[in-house]
Amino acid sequence: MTTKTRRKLLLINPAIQLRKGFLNKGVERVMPVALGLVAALTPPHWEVELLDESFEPFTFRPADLVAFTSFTPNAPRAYEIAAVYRQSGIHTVMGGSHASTCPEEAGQYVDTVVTGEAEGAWPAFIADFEAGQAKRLYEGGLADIKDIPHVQREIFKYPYSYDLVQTSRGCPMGCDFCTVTQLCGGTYRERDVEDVLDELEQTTRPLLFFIDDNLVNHKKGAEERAIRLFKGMVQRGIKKYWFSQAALNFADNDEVLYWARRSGCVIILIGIEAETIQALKDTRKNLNLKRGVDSYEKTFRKIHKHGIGILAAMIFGMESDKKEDLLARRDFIKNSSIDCCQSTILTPLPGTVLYKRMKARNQIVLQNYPSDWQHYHCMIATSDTASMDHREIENTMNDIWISLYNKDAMRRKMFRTLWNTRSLMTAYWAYSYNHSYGRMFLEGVFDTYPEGVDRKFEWKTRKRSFYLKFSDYILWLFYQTSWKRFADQFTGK
Ligand code: B12
Ligand code: SF4
Repeated sequence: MTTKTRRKLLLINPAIQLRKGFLNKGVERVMPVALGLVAALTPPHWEVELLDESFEPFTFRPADLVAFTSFTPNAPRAYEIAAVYRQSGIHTVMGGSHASTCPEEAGQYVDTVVTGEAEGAWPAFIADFEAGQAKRLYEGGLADIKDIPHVQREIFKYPYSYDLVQTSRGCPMGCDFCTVTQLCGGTYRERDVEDVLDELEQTTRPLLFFIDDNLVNHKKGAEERAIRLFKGMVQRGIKKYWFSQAALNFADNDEVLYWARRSGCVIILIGIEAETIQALKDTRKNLNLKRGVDSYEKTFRKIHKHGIGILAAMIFGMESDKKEDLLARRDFIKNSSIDCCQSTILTPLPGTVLYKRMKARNQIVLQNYPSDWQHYHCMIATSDTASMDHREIENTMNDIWISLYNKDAMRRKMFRTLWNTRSLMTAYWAYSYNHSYGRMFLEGVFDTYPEGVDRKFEWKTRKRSFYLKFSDYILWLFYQTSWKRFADQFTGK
């Protein structure tokens, strides 16, 4: 019998250095679940360690093999760290959405690039590496959903707030700003519900994020599957407060909503993107076009009725958007019953239809790659559009973000959520999401707008209202009696 030499694999989740708002803070500390899958696919004679730069800055630690995951804005940081290891003769490998969409570029900075899903490539790569025959490129393609292992969660030693679980992969919708159809395939690949429930039983945190792109997808039987999943959680006593991503059809079936709430759903992210037909057409958001912008409020009401809050993903700077359209979108957010909001700037991520179009029209301004990829986090304007210059988009957005994420506005939303959902938990959670987004969007604005808000989201030049003082008290009470319990669990107290 041969015993294999014990080797060390260092997994690195690189973090953007320019935007500190992306570092893990507060309630949104999420684990790089892809690296948990890579760990699960690694043979047991390897020792596996995770370095998550959003918790601790990189310092050199010895390893036999160093592997990176990569969202586009983090890729330049991965290249920087990889250079350190390559200088020491240590083999580096990179996978993830950036490596999959820009393999040639990645190949200049790491020794091996893995495109597609790890399940189809990592075992072969490890075998070749052990034999001293690692290749430059492995194409993982799309895995058979039955072959996806449970995430190896022991590597997540940091105080993450959420456990992340994925129940399906893929999306056929092909919205032109999104990479999911290209990266994860054009069909919904659904994991077996019982297997998902088994994995959920292995999770330990009270908060859960189902990272599916559409938890109740558009495949036949999707609603029934969702009910089975949510009911299964209740029946197995899996007690979580959870959040996920879905589309407007999430509200179609009351039984889905009922069991979603019973199993702990607090907030659902919905890709609303825009409130006008033209803007939806610009981005090929056919799902919403089909339903019509008039259906939004009715959908929100149905979801609220079950105590669930709405996190709307909104995009600003579509091809046809002029300044007045951006302001109208802001007003829509403020006046609608959306509870919290992710208000990003349209960004041509590599591999998207949008990227190809903008490139062909010479609209992309920030294209000194790879360095400029660190700006592709959807919070600054990387491109001009047919209707606006990137500087005008950015200046308008700074005003809009101040208007959406100042403390008065966020508190107003919070009380409206409380009224609509009758749930303190949902209201507080939605408020905390607005806070987190505010922190990220306003990072470049806090110190530069004399009339704006400070780091506590309070107006710099306006007097503090009675309303704020009163709501401070209510929030303090809620924090002490309820939320603190969770916060203590996140921080390991
Ligand atoms: C969950 C999620 C998040 C979480 C992060 C979770 C985390 N820590 O990993 C949150 C909400 C924080 C987030 C934030 C952002 N996100 Co996001 N997010 C997703 C989502 C929905 C799922 C990602 C996921 O974990 N999937 C499950 C894992 C298992 O799949 P995976 O990551 O693709 O990994 C597989 C392969 O890529 C490969 N792989 C991955 N890493 C590695 C490493 C090695 C060594 C190997 C061999 C293989 C490998 O194997 C894995 C298993 O098959 C995707 C959409 C999607 N369906 O991919 C968008 C997505 C990844 N996000 C995207 C973007 C743009 C962002 C933001 C920039 C947007 C924003 N402004 O908020 C930020 C950036 C955050 C940051 N710090 O940089 C884009 C990225 C596009 C790109 N070119 O990089 C995606 C693809 C969505 C889209 N619209 O196109 N996101
Ligand atoms: S935005 Fe949502 S619906 Fe559109 S392609 Fe991406 S995942 Fe699918």
